[in-house]
Amino acid sequence: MVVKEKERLAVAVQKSGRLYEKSIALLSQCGLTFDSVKWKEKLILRCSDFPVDLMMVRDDDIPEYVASGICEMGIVGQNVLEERNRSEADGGSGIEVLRELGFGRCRLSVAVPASAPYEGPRSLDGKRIATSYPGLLGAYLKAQGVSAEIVKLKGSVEIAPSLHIADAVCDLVSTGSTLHSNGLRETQTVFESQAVLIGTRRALPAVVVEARRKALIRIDGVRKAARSKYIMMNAPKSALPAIQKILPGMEEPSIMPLGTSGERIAIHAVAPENVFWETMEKLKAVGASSILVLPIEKIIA
Ligand code: PRT
Ligand code: ZN
Repeated sequence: MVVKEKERLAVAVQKSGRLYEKSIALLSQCGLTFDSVKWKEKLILRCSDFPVDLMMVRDDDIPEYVASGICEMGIVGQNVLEERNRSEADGGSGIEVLRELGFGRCRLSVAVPASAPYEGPRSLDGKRIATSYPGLLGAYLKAQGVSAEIVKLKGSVEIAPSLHIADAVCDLVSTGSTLHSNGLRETQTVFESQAVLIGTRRALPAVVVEARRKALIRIDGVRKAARSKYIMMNAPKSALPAIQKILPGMEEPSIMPLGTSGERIAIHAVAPENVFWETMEKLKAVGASSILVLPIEKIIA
């Protein structure tokens, strides 16, 4: 039997949940379009205009899909990735973190009942800590020289102290309101997390390598554009050095004369960071006027 070589890039994405919308939004901004009819019910989505298939799965399975080479890339929380790498024999050697994506930010934290005393990690000595992240918590406790019992729970970790099955919890936190409404106090961050793009370390056919290279260029373009702004202003020519000092990251501005006297110019440039009101006020103070700051959709340098 001749096995046909893979020609398409398979990307594992969370099927539903906290990372789903932003993962899909990122891939859509990269120009991937797919049949949206009933697509939430499907496991695999085929992109019509790029050699990419999306594999819609539970986030916990994404590192495995990538490590085994079923998918060449995936989008997953660092917390899930690092926990998996601590419990699997391969230690994550088959997975490469290609990009940090800046969304899905959260932290894995220890929390204790609001009234319980806490004077640093040693206060956890001899205590029972409920968590869905035994690997990350275990590594943290070891590094701190703390000996505590880890109670493994799959979900609803925050109710463990009120059920008296643990003295403390170690769970993901973003706003902190879940801990607060369960009478818990966050005491220690164990791990900071965000969504990451991961890739398999397995050898790939040339056509898939090329699709992956193109996908990465597009993802970088979208991410860079999200950080950047297009700025336009008019100013006296003499103010240009002061303006460049205020916007040092401004990349090769276009400078055009205004009118015929040559004294006033229009400046158009890409600013690599957000341009804040304070920056615009400074520009105005050195003589700039009609200052416009516009979002950028895509960039290829
Ligand atoms: O079904 P599937 O297995 O795919 O999804 P899931 O239910 O396991 O995961 P999901 O969708 O809840 O989260 C996916 C990923 O989002 C996580 O692995 C994190 O990387 C990231 N993320 C970001 C979060 C949070 N923020 C978060 N706040 N994941 C979970 N939470 C939970 C937390 O567990 C706690 O219950 O939200 C609650 C706390 O939130 P706050 O705002 O009250 O502090
Ligand atoms: Zn999950």
